[in-house]
Amino acid sequence: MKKATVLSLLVLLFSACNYGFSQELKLNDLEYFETQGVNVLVYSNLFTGGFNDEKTAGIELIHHGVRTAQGGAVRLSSTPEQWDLVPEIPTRKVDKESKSIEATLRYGDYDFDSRVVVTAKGKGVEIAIFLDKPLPKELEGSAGFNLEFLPSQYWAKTYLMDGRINRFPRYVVGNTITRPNSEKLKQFKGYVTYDDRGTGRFIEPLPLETGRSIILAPDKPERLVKITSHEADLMLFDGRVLAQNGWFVVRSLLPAGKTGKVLTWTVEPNAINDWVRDPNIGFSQVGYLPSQQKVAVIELDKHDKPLEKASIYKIGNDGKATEVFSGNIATWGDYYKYHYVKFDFSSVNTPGIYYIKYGNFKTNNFLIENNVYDNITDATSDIWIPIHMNHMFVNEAYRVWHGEPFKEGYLQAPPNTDHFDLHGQGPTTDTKYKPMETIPGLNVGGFFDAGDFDIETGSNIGVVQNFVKTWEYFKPLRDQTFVDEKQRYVDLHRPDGTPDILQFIEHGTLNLVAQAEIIGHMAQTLSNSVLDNYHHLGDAASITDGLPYNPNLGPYEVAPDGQSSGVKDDMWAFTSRNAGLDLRAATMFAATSRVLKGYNDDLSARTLQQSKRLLKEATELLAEQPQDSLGWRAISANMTTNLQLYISTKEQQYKDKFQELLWPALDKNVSFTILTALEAIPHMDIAFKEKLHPYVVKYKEYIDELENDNPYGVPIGLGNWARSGTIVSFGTTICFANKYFPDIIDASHAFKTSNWLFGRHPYHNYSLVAAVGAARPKKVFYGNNRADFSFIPGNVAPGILFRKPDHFENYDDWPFLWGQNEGTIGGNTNYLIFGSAFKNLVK
Ligand SMILES: [Ca+2]
Ligand SMILES: [Ca+2]
Ligand SMILES: [Ca+2]
Repeated sequence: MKKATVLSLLVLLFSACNYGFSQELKLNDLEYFETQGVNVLVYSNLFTGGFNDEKTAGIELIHHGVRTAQGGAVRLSSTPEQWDLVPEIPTRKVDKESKSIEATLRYGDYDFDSRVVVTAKGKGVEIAIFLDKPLPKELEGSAGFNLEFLPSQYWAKTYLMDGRINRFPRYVVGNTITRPNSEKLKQFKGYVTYDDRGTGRFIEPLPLETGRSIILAPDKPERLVKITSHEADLMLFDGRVLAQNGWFVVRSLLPAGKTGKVLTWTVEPNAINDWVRDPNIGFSQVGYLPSQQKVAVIELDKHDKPLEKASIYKIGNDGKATEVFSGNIATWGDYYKYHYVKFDFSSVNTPGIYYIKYGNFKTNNFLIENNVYDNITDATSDIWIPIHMNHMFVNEAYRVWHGEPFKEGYLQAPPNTDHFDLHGQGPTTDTKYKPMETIPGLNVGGFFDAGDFDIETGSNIGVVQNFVKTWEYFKPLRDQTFVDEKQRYVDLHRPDGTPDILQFIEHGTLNLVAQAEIIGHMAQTLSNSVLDNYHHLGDAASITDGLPYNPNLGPYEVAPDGQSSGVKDDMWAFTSRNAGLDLRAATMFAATSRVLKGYNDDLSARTLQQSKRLLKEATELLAEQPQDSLGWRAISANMTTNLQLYISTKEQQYKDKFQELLWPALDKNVSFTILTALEAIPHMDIAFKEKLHPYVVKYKEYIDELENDNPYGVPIGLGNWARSGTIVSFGTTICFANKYFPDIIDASHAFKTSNWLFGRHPYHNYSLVAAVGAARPKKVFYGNNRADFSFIPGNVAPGILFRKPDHFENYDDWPFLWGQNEGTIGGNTNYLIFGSAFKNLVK
């Protein structure tokens, strides 16, 4: 009896210890601090994005499955914006012994280095900042340690600063002051994010609270974090004062004149005992054809025990649900952080309304019916694309999406100009226009690039080609949109007797042909000249004042005749000549000339003329350039261009050149090249198709390998921009391959793309196409209405973004990460092709 009591006491004691240990953060093999429910990442992701601060780097917290904090670093402002300076991180050392990660943070502009050391300590981590030299004078009062918290996960929750109770605001309403611009630290490359309206002053947010200890979200254990600072005040800021994509920032200033350990924080994220993430049951929100294969992929926490069975319930007309199928769960295996199992319910093939039940988890309902895919492209073609028509007024019922933008036209960009959207003007203008002179006539046609409002010429060329392809392969006669180029007016849901796709081709061509005729060659881009109107959110017509810039007027002055202004808001044309781009434009013009004949004969004739001229000039220019300097992108563009030229001209030289480039490219990378080869089939002879056969066999091997690579069987990208685009192309390729080689490529593989887009993917199971997927499309996207936490119907999100070393993510309450949520005109018109090809295949 006594013995037993001692034993049970021992067991109790042992499990108590165990319990204590399980709460402690461990430094794991993937080099981050971990306990069940808490991951603290220390510079697993660096500030290396193409667009400076992408809010995906620094010290990060993944709290019960959600990345709720990031940006942990020495920063130079209290609420860093996208274009504020970010530190380089030249060294990062992981010390298993002392359970610590140390990194050097460097600001080259100020020759300022600091060391950040993060050490596991009990239930949290200690973050210590070391300076080997005192803070540079100019950074005193500016350099501090920041950690940023995701507003959408914290707003409306409570916080305590030194015991004082408060609530995180749903919308930013805070106090600010202004300071002279001379005190503002340099932003990225010297750009300025704000328009000071001539005041010479910048805005500085004041802290919401200050103290030594903050508890965030005591009302929500999943989000509860305690931060204690030992030497300096903690300040809480709301970054949304300066930028809608700002986060809540906890910050301490670094002291002036000190070296050694200058700041210490203890950060303790609460871990819920034995927390296990809910299963993510991935399925097609759009639904299924009765005849198709139906396999749900269930993403499970590694601490979760897979169940043996799942079932399907059918919802009757009386509202009652009945189990109609129960099937076994099959293991797929581990993929990064989670464990994956599959549930095959293909045998359920009666049309109806269903849901999946896995243990206690029920999904939302979905349809099985022959018509489920009929409308998958309508939102994109009827809503998203027309809303992105530039230089037009776009109306929908009672709502105006935007007025007519850029009425003042475009100015010639001055030479040697670097640009924040990854463009530039070379050493000369390459045109007859003087720097800052208006280039008349460019403000016509064209499509906004994405969530921003520039015309990317290369992308617009691709977009027009996508429309031409859609028209020539699928002939969609759909007419739901009124487009009047004379009125510069678009009205959604108002048929006007002309297929919309022809009007899209015409609209894209109008801008591109204007570039060719007026500039003489293609511009790189028509884009914003100042950063403070590049990040514009809202009506595109209000980006500029509609009046041409007049250097004789003072800043913000309007001429007495009301015809010009002194506001430097005009867009610029970046006009450095690129022969490769001209060649691409020449092929696109040849194609549009073909399509527009009989619809707009004048435009058809103009495009043909520009096609011939640019082809001749670009060929001559390219002949002067060294060929071996061409990268694979250029070779691939060149291959497509020669094919398009052959289709348009039927000249043997282009066919030869196309094949000369094609076969080695196929040898090198079959999955990347084969779609172009498949598209060529109708225009080539039988021998071409035969020669392609072994490559299609190789492509089939690639498809099979993907089944082993990940549980979804699609090409998942791990870069800084998620890869729905690649998965869309993968689906299009399968549709084309199945059309020409049905004995090798089975049509069923195309459903992997539709499944992924419509909900069968990691992180959550929402459709990545806005408003498509009747039951549960994503709620927020990165479009020009992102500040409203909304979406533009038909947008395709890049989707599931990989964060190193093992986390997939797609926020559905925070639209502002472009790598997850921004649709582009290029990507969305590619989706139009996939959707059209897929609907054909389904038929
Ligand atoms: Ca852009
Ligand atoms: Ca129409
Ligand atoms: Ca203007």
